[in-house]
Amino acid sequence: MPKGSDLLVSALANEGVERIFGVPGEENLDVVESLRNSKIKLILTRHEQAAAFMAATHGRLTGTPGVCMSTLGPGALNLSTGAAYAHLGAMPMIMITGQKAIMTAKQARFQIVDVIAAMRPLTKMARQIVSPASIPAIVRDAFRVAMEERPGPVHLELPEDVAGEETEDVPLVPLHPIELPVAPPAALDRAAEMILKAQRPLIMLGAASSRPKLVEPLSNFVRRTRIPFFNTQMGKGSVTGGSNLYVGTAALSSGDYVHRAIDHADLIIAIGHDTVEKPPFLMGPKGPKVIHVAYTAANVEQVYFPHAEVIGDVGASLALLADRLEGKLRPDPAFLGLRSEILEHIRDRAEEDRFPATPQRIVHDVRKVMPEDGIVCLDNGMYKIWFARNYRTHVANTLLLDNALATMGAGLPSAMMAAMLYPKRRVLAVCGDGGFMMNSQEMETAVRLGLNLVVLILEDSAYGMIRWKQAVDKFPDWGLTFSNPDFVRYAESYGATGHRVKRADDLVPTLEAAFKDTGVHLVTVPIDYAENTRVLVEELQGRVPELA
Ligand SMILES: Cc1ncc(C[n+]2csc(CCOP(=O)(O)OP(=O)(O)O)c2C)c(N)n1
Ligand SMILES: [Mg+2]
Repeated sequence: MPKGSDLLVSALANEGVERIFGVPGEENLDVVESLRNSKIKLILTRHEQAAAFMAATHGRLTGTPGVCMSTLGPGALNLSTGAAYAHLGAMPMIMITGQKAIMTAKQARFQIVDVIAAMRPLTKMARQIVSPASIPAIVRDAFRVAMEERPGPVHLELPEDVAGEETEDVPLVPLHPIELPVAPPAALDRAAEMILKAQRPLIMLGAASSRPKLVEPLSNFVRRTRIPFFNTQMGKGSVTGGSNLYVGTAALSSGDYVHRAIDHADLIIAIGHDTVEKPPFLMGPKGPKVIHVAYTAANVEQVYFPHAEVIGDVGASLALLADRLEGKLRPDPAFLGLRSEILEHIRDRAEEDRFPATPQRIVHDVRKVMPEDGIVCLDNGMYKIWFARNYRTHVANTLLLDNALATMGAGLPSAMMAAMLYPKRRVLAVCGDGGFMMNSQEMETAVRLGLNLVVLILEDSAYGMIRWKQAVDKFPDWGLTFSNPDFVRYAESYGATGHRVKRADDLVPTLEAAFKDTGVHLVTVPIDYAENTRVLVEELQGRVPELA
């Protein structure tokens, strides 16, 4: 007779799960044993947080949930930042945590925390499994909920007595395809009328446009309508950044060069905008009209309150909208002029030799060594703004950044997941010296898994972004610097290869050599953040951007 844990593992296999990331505890040992007898791989990480970031990134890149597991209390709580990352970032993920037995309490309250209660605000659904017979249905439901728009994390708690209890074999629940409803004709007609009446329509591609299923339909919509577009940070790459209709990326909320195009527009077609992102522009009573095209209705915010909505399957709805618009729009020539101006500013100083290197040069050099389908995974720090503004993407999901929870520590784990999913593509993690150290222990996991991966560390010996904001706010420079380990020797101690860049011109050849070799490489380069103030404050008319 199968045990609860056997049913759990069969149900996961039924969903197509190939790997589970995590750190087991004694309460998970039945599950570990069932995994040993299955085709699913258990991928140990050195911290549960990294397991959750990896599982979430699996969901983000494939559309199907990644799975992570942990023990009760301490292990489960270590998943919580990853839960929030997936919840805000709309990444499908399943978290399975252990718990002491529920029918007896032989260890009194040792290690017991109400994990379900802790996970509830961080997930779409959090449930305790109370009987083995319910497992197939609960697992199927968990996957359905995690994947359904808007996607996100689901938490299942499996107490150890339920995991170990034998039961009658319970049939698995088969999967079936689900088509989403398409926007109703009235909404499509209304939107088409607004777009045809507008003089200067502009498309904004938001976070949800990076869903893997939207790659084709979005590009088709832009190709058929020829409306210029910009993207939010998390919408980067969803339509090729090399397109001559791309006018930029909104990495700040206002005042950046791309806002000249936004301010020029009289209508914005916001596709897949999710207000978890730092606002890409600020709506006010006077600004352009906004049409929200998305899977789910818009959240109304102080800075985002669309005038019309097209809600339904985004790909199918956009095809119907394009049917109503194709050949009827006259492109506004001013956008083209603005586009070259904006992109010209972005190219400024991208090839300067100064050392320590400028952020612009680093972004430029990274782009040079990354093929079109190469994936850059950012941690969180000052350089994120520079990559978001300056890095041109040609393929969806090739610049993975987190503009939702904006947590530090996810750069390396998300890159590890990308490298596992796409072993033939170049994958680069870009981390600050602060963020890298928040999950640097996963270098061991990366080496153990035999991944081909390059990690670029930008060294300023500081929590640079906060130090910069401190300066912008005219506080004295205090309390935000630290010293670093010798990153080259640190990498080597894990069995990885370490490189230190000592001249601006060495960055490209060092990265190139690291990619040509196999295994895990760490490249450290000192960064000069003087450009933060010069460009992001002084040059942009003294306006201080809103930064988190
Ligand atoms: C987990 C977490 N803690 C704190 C912050 C706030 N924070 C945002 S950026 C930053 C500094 C990042 O430093 P580093 O990784 O060295 O990048 P830098 O800005 O120096 O390039 C901090 C502390 C955060 N976003 N996430
Ligand atoms: Mg730093």
